[in-house]
Amino acid sequence: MRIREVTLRELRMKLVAPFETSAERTEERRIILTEVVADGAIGWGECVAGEKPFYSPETTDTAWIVMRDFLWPMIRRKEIGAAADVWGLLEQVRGHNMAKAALEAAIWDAEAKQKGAPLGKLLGGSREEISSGVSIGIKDSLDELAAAVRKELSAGYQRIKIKVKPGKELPQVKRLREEFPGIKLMVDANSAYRMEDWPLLKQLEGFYLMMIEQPLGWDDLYAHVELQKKLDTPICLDECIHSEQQARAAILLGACKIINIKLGRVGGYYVAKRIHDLCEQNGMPVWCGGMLESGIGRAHNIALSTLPNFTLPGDVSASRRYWDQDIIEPDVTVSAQGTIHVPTGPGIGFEPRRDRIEKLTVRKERLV
Ligand code: OSB
Ligand code: MG
Repeated sequence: MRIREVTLRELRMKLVAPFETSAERTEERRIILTEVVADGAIGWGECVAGEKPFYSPETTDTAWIVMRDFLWPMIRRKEIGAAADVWGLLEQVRGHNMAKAALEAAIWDAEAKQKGAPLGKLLGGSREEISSGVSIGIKDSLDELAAAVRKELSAGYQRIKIKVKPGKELPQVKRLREEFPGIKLMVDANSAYRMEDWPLLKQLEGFYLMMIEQPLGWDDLYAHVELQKKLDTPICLDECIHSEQQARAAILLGACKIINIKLGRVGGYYVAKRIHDLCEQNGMPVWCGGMLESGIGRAHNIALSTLPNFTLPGDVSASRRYWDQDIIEPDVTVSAQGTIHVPTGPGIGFEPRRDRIEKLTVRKERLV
C-alpha cells in the first residue's frame, strides 16, 4: 500500500450544549479531519486534540503543524505492507499521539476499504453491537444534573459518568444515588484532586461507584498507586495512559484496576490494540473513551470497541448528543437497550457527508 496524498481540513463545529469538565468548558470544537488516498482507497480520520492544552499537551494547532511538517514526510509515498506498519514509521517523533492517530487511523480505514472488510474485523474485533454509556458535564445545579441523568437513562444508556470537581462531588453523587440507587454510576475528575484529598474520595465509597476516573495528576502514576491502596473503588486511568509503557507500568504497579483507551491519546490503533491485549492478559477490563468527536472519530471508536476486552460500556454515544447535524451518513444512534449497532460495510462503515464537511471547513491543505 502506498499513501499518495493527505488532505487536512479544520472544521468548526458547535456543540448542541456546552461541555464542562473540572479543567475547561467547551462550546465549539475545532476538529481536524484527515483524508488519505492509499492506492485506490480513501480513508478518513479525526484528530481529537483539544482547542487548548488542558487535557493533554496537544492542541488543534500543534497537531496540524506536526502532521504537515513532520509526520506526513515520514509516510509520504512509502510502500507499506499494512496500516499496522505506520506507527513504526512515525516513532521518531516523540509524543504528538493525537496527530499520529489522526493519520494512522485514516490509513486503517483505507486498508479496510481496500480489503472490503469492516474496520472492526480487520482489527480482530467481533462484536456486532457495543454497549454505550454517557459522559455528563458539570452542571450549574443538582436539579439540572439529575434531569440530565434522567434523560439519558430514558434514552437507554447503560451507564452514567459525571464530571466532578473538588467540593461538588459529594452533593452530586449523593443526589444521584437518592434518585437512581441501582444505576451503573461513575465519576471522572480529569486530575482535579491532590493526594491530600484522599479522605474526600474515600467518602465517595459509600455510593458504590463503578470506578473513579483519573482523580490525580495527568501524568502521575505513583500517586495513583498510593491512592488505589487506600480505596476499594477501582481507579480508572485516562490521561496517564498515553503509551504502551505507561499502561504496563500502571498494571504492574497497581495504579488502577480499569483502563480507558482512547485512540488519539495512545497514538492510534497499533498501540491501542497492544494496550488492549496487555490488559486482557492481565485480567484488566477496558472501555473506550470519547473526546467530543464528530461522526468520523465516533465511527473509529465504534470499530475499536468491537475488540473482546472492551467489556465495560464506553463513552461512545449518539451523534445527536453532540451535534445538530453530524458529518456522517447515517448518524450514530443508540438502541433502547443502550447499544450501538456496528456497521457491516467496509472501513468505518459510515459515509462522510462531503457537503456538510465543506461548509464547516475553515482551512484546508492538500499534502502530496
Ligand atoms: O476525560 O473522558 C474525558 C471530553 C473531552 C476531554 C476529556 C474527556 C471528555 C469526556 C467526554 O468525558 C466524552 C464524550 O462524550 O465524548
Ligand atoms: Mg476522562
